[in-house]
Amino acid sequence: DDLSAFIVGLPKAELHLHIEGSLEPELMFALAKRNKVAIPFDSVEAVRAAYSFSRLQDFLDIYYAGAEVLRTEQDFYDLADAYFARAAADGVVHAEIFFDPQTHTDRGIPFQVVADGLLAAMRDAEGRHGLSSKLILCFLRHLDEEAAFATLKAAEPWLDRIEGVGLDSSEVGHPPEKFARVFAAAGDLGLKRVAHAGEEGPPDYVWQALDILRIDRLDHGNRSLEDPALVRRLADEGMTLTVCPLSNHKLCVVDDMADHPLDRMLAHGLAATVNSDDPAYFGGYVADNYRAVAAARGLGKAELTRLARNSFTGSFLDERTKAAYL
Ligand code: ES4
Ligand code: ZN
Repeated sequence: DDLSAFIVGLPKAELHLHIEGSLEPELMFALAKRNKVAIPFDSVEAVRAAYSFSRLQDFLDIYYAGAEVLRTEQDFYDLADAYFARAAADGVVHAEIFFDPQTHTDRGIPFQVVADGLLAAMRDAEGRHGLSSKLILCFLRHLDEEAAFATLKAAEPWLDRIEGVGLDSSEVGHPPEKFARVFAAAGDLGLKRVAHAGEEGPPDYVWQALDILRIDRLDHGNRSLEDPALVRRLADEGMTLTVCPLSNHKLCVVDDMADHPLDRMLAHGLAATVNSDDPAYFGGYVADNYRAVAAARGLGKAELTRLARNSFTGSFLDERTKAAYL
């Protein structure tokens, strides 16, 4: 319909996308076959049927199992190439994508294989779709800080092609303060810092991400709304929140899409954006996320335009490039 075409036609940046979470079941099967890797599913339909989650950890268990089929530089290229084609079709003109190197290096896949495959697809997406992109290295928070330091060390030869570091995986029990030193080291190397916080974890984890990790952007941040002083802090700082409506619904962060807090965030003066998180697992790419939340919350063109503008303001593009989109 009209609003759907409007959403696709709005130039957008995607700021919260795990590249491993864009692995569609069809590609999972093709790579399993190509690499002669066994997967615990008989069909694409059986894979999709397994995607029913009550909490973040249910999803993470399946997400890490799915990543087992990714072995070669070509696999990482094909994964990212498919994401960029899909994102471009949704009107995404710039994407800042997360990758989880530890998921791969811990099963013997060299950092080089992962990084070079992704970077080649990023380069080709510029030419093919006019889509620019940046890479954000995420540390897995269920692992220790020493492992995060080893990952930062392994990334050293690629740091001129990596924009920043992030923090993802199992939130509760793994507070931001656990990664204080490695985030400080990343900052000293000139890297941007982002972190998942307040998805399942309490507002205190968001305070820690701000005060201890010194984040440049907040991933999710939903539970910030429970703390009025925190909302004021985020609004005053102009902190960008990368909100993921379909993810929130599938992981039961929000029980009903009709109660999604996106427009309340905007009303509080928060710089919220709309993103797909793990689109192959949560049932939609970025335009699907805009459509779902617009339908559930009755958002109009003015709010949708604000959200798309926030995605550029909150990006790590240089100020001149940003200005051209605003
Ligand atoms: C993730 Cl939705 C979400 N939360 C935390 N870690 C993640 N890794 C991939 N998707
Ligand atoms: Zn995420």
